[in-house]
Amino acid sequence: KFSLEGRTYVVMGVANKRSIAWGISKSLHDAGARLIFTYASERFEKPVRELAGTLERDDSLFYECDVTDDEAIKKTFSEIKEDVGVIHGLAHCIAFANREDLKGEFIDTSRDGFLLSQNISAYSLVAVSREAKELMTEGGSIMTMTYLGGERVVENYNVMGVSKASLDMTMRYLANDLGKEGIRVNAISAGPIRTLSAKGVGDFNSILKTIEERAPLRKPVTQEEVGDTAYFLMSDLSRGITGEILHVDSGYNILG
Ligand code: 0WD
Repeated sequence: KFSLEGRTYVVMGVANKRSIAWGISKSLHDAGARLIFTYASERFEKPVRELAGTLERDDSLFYECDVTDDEAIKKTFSEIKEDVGVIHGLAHCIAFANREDLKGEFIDTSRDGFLLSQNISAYSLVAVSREAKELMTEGGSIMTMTYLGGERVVENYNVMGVSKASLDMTMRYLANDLGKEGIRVNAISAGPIRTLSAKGVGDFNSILKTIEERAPLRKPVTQEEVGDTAYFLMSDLSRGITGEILHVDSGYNILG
């Protein structure tokens, strides 16, 4: 039930060593899994390969995959199919919004900014799940990363909050579609973690400070804590769970 040995997982969204996707990668690797990394453009190939080179085993594979491009997604997953055949899960750790849309008032969001964020942060889960499903012939587990700003209004999170609300429902509808294939779909709602993406959110420092002062556990969560929850979701220990949002946030979401 605990081991992921003999299993292969696709991890999308490693940008650097601070990425949540990297925390997830380490936990899955430590549990014995083989990893397949995808990155948005050629620019990220070298850093991702270098990071993966720090892992204990040298069994990872690498593919470029821009999730705004349906043909690119199809190509990536057909290459993965050729190279490994079957996959057992996928971690979707991808989001994007224009920096100017992550501060000030939500009402000023442009149509283009709104659609761009929905496209990369929410629709991409539909597009990659559709292709991944074809390789998940033994069933498996798909997970995505969400945030509290999709459940309630969080200052400055603005357009990304609306994208996370959309992502949350996307996850549930996919869970309903894919359950009959033995594929579970869940989300982790992480507390704030200092990453490249987090840098784009206005006044991120004060969000972190609030966690230290008010969250039940009185400390921000780490990539490793999110990674271990992802490991749980990918393992058979979570076999009864689908369509669920697990909050890994030091308990912050229970506060009024
Ligand atoms: O506090 C946080 N950091 C939280 C993050 C709290 C709760 C949730 N999350 C979510 C994010 O919204 C995101 O969905 O976790 C996920 C991972 O975010 P991260 O680890 O905070 O951010 P980061 O290390 O920047 O990775 C996000 C990556 C991009 O990095 P770059 O620097 O390239 O924008 O998403 C990927 C990319 O690697 N990405 C894409 N991948 C494929 N195609 C695309 C694209 N078009 N656009 C962005």
